[in-house]
Amino acid sequence: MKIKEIHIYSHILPVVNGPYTIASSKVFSLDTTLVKVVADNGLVGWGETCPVGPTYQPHHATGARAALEAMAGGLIGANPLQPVVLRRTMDGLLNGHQYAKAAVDIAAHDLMGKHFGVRVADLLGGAVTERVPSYYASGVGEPDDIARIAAERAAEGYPRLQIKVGGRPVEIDIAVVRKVWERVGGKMRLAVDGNRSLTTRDTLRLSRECPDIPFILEQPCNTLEEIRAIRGQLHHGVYIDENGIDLSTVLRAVGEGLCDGFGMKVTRIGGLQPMATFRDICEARALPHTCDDAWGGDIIAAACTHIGATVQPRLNEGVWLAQPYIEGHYDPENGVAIEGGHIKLPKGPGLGVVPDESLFGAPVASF
Ligand code: 0XW
Ligand code: MG
Repeated sequence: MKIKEIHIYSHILPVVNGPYTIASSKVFSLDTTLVKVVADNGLVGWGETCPVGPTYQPHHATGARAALEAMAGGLIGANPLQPVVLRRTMDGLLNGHQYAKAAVDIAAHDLMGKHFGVRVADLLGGAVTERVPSYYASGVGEPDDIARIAAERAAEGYPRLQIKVGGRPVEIDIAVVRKVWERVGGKMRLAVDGNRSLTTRDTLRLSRECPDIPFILEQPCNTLEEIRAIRGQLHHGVYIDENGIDLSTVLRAVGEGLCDGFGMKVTRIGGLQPMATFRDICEARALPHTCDDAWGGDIIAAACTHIGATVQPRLNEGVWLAQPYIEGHYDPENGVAIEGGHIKLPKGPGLGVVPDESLFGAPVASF
């Protein structure tokens, strides 16, 4: 099979009941990039990449499209059934920019699944569940509001809550964590995500003032060096999210014992093929992790759910989707959604999501 055409689209996803607030920014609307890869036998695969604004990671929407445009011409004629060779071809065309390459990798997996008549989860090693656990990310908010959200999500069946903190006095964050614990106690596993914003001083305070509350600290500080400096003094496990920029850094963090798990984004690591390697590295050291992305519609949601379905259950910290913040679906019949805190694995073949491409308008570039 050969890639015959590549089409790149931009699509705006307004945030329902926005803004969505994290330490670094408030986002009201996200600009997602979709990639349609057409094979010479007429099969079509879809990919997507959607940074949650320009300050969360060194990724931005127009950067994704510029990178895809820089590579697309050189990918015509490549074999989408060989994801490792495809990755090397992309690396030969453009250094870095994994978050853009991920969209092509996801589209290739969709094509591969359609070609072989199997689900992407089965290409990635095999689904161990048809009902993939999700988790809810609260947004940065006031103690009573976040505690109410926590109680509602626990009642819905979410097994895990990620409390967003940072960008304000740490006393408020400590009060939020306490209030949530009082309200939902052991009903949900808890993560406290600083999204790189906390000083080492405030991270130590948060941990020291809540030694009785069993949460993990997700990406509290900006750098691995800061995390390393305080790790031995913390009462809580540490997960790395934004700093896990590639497999080499993941290997370093695992090898040097810098963390107890990861929040991982399919696009940040470069797509489903490197994500499967990441999953296996984590399994080799019994490190729990998520399978997320920063934002995106049904295509990214399906990609995250397929890899999430392959994770050993004891290590599965869930698949986060932007779906609760998005109106409607690309695929009106098989849209990926969270119900009762879990996600039904799409049936496939491929991603199992067929977008209504009239939603995306004309491509911004075609090759
Ligand atoms: C909760 N997420 C997976 C979605 C937002 O984009 C931020 C992210 C995180 O954990 O940092
Ligand atoms: Mg995070």
